[in-house]
Amino acid sequence: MFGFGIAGAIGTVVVLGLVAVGRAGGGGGGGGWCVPFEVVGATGELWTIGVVGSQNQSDGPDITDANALGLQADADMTNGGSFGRAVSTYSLGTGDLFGYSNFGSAQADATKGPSAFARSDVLGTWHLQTTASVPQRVRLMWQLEAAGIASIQWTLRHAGASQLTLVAEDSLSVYITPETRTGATTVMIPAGQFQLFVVGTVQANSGFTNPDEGMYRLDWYALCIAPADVDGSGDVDGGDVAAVLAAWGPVPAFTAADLNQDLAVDGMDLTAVLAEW
Ligand SMILES: [Ca+2]
Ligand SMILES: [Ca+2]
Repeated sequence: MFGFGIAGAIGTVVVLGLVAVGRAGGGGGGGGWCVPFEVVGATGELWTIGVVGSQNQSDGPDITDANALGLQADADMTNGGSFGRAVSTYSLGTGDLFGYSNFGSAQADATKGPSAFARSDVLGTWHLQTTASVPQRVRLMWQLEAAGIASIQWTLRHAGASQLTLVAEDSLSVYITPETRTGATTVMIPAGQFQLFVVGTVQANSGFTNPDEGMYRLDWYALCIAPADVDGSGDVDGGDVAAVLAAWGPVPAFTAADLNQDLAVDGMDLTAVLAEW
C-alpha cells in the first residue's frame, strides 16, 4: 500500500530504554507515538460534470453536486449517442496513522458519439485537531498522480489565533503525459488546529485533440514520530544533536530542531534530544 517507504522511514525507535515503535511488523497493537490528527469538520465541494453533447452541442451539462463531503460524486450519462463519465471520491483513515486519499477521473468516449466531455473536481478543507496537547513531531508523506488534463494540490496550514501559517504543500499539474510525484517531510508542530486544503480538477474531451480520459489521485499520510528524532531518521542519535546545533538561535515556526516550539533552538531543545537518546 505504501509504495514510498513509510515502513522504512519509521523503523524501530528506542526511547528511554523501551522499544516504542515497531510499525513495520504490524504486531503488538501497533500505534507508534500517536495518530497526529482527528477531523473536527469539513467544508467544500466534491462534484462532477458528465456532459454529453449532441452534434450541435444543444444538450447542456448535467451536474452532480455532492456538497456533503464523504459522498461520492458520480456522473455517468449517455445522451445523443455520446458518453461521458466522471467521478471524484475521497476517504479518511485514522487507524495506525492519519490518512487522506482522493481520486478523480474523467472519461469521454468519442466512439459513442461526438463531442463528449466530462469533468471532475474537488475543493475541500478538512479541519484537523491535534490529538496531543503538547508539540509533536509529525512525518508527512504523500503521493500525487495525474494524467490527461489534470491537476491536484494539497496544503496544510496551522490555524493560529489570528492567521493561517503554511506548514507544507505540494502540487502536480500535467498535460497529457502522466506523472507521479512522491514527497515526505518532518515537521515539529504545536498542539492546536490545522487545515488540510485540497483542490483538484480533471477533464476529458473527445471532440478535440485533447485526451479522452484523465485522472488525479492524492494519497496523504501523517504520523507521529519520536519528538527528539529531529531529522526523522528513525533513531535519536548524533545526527539529531548536529541538527539542533546547526539550527541554534531564533527560528521560525515549525522548525524541526525547535522541540518545544518556543521559536528558539537552545539548550532546552538540546537537553530534550539527549534525554531521548
Ligand atoms: Ca534522528
Ligand atoms: Ca526551543
